[in-house]
Amino acid sequence: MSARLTGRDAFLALLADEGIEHLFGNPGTTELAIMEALGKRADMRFVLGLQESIVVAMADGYARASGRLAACNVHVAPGLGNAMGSLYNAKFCGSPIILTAGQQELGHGLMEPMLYGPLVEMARPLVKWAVEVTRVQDLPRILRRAAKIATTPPTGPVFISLPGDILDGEAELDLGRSTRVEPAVRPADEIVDRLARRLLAASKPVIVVGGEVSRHEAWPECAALAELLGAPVYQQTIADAAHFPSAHRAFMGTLPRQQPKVREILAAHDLMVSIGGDSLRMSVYNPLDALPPGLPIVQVSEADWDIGKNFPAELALNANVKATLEALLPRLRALADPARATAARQNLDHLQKDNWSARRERIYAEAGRASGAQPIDPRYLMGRIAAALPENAVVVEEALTATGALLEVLPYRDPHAFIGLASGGIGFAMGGAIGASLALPGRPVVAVVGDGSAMYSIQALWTAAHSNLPITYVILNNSSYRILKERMVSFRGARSFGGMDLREPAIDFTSMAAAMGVNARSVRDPAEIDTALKTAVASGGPQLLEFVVADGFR
Ligand SMILES: Cc1ncc(C[n+]2csc(CCOP(=O)(O)OP(=O)(O)O)c2C)c(N)n1
Ligand SMILES: [Mg+2]
Repeated sequence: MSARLTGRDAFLALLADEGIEHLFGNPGTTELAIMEALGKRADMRFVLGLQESIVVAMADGYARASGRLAACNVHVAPGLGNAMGSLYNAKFCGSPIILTAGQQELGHGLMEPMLYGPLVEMARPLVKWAVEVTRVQDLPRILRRAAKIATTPPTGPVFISLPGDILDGEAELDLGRSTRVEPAVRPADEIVDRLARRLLAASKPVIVVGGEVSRHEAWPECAALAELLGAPVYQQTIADAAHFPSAHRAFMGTLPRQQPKVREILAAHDLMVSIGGDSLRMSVYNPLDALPPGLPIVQVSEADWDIGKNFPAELALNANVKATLEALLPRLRALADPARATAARQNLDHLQKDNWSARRERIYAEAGRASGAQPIDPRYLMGRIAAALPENAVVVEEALTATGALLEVLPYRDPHAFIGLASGGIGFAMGGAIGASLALPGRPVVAVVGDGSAMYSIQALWTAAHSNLPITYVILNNSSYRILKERMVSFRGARSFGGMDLREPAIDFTSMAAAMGVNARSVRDPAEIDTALKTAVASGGPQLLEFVVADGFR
């Protein structure tokens, strides 16, 4: 069915039909057409971010928390430039996002006016598809294709440039219909059989789980696999989500990102079973590989690019993790003999001495010794956060030097309860928490953010206040880029800390929060931690808690 429509109305109608309820954005003159058309739509909420990096971070947080398509709009070349760091993060996490930008009118761009730039070329390295609309008639096909590409595994952001004359042009348009590619692809029976036999041929397999396990809610299937094999389960090196129920006795925690340490852990095994992620993604260079020489890998992932990318996989399945495990588990049960089942049970019993839960108890005991320290010991604080939050809280993490301590104590209770800094590009969490909160209404969001990281996008506080969202921002104020100091010492053996202190003047987080309408409190006394956290979360609105924590060097 076709109708005469303007480009701007068609654009929003298409987004709405693709399931978009929030348009994250920061408008300029080239986007006035969209803003005018938005005024007529009760079904779409515009969420204003005060800088484009925050706009895209909000969309990223929304996509990661919901698993659904998100949409955001930025302002021409400088706006897209501001958004690039956040777009990098979104790409890293495979967030299904349609990013659009207004563009100077076709032809007008040729005259090189202010704000003009090659938007498609700018976006291209960070998206699955980048395109400029050059005819109003093409809008439906482009928008439908963009939504399909963004949501088809491996998912990821796409970019559309929207020239002003396209938005204001009119045409007889058929908006068409949405396509979603069914992700539940499973291997053929004979491949499932080969996989089952290969797994049972290993006597000491180790399972490493990644993002696809939480995205496709495959916790029960992964847990059943661990039980059948009697295998320990590690979360992949990039803890970007809650990949496995941490209370399960097979759960050993997150793999470290130091190659020699990973190698040591894996060396105790005769098969690595990589489920749903790039299991051994590293951060800084080391001459040693993370994989012990000769350790065979079987890998199941929907991300074809990541399979066998750095280390060859003996058996590689480009398939959906949940559908594959659903087919695999009965086959494994049929093939496993009683002796194997007994050995699996014994292995699991054995793991309990040193699994995540056992270590957590030891860490609580150790960290408790620092309960009186001022400035507050960050490890102690992470323990209190894990203990004080309500069970349905969603934690958004950008805690840097406190991340390890948080992961050691924060229980993963459901696959959507944790959103971690993934790519290393800081500045995500302040805006990401807003997107997560909008995606998961009714759940309190707690963003645990380093002081340095918070300052990349502090004006997200205004959006949280404007939308009155139940977000508690926990700022870990150590007045420094502690991680860089630590690395200066450990990597370079130097104590050259210029450019790493956030002092003189000290950053006043509570005043900044108050200036943007967010209630705030500074906590120096560790005895006040629990009450401060509980009161803030219970308020049901935006709150900022600044904890003055040790920087380790003063
Ligand atoms: C976009 C971006 N810019 C700069 C960096 C380099 N960097 C990594 S960590 C960091 C400081 C983090 O400080 P803070 O959030 O206070 O955490 P802390 O190290 O104190 O725990 C910086 C500047 C980065 N990773 N990403
Ligand atoms: Mg800091």
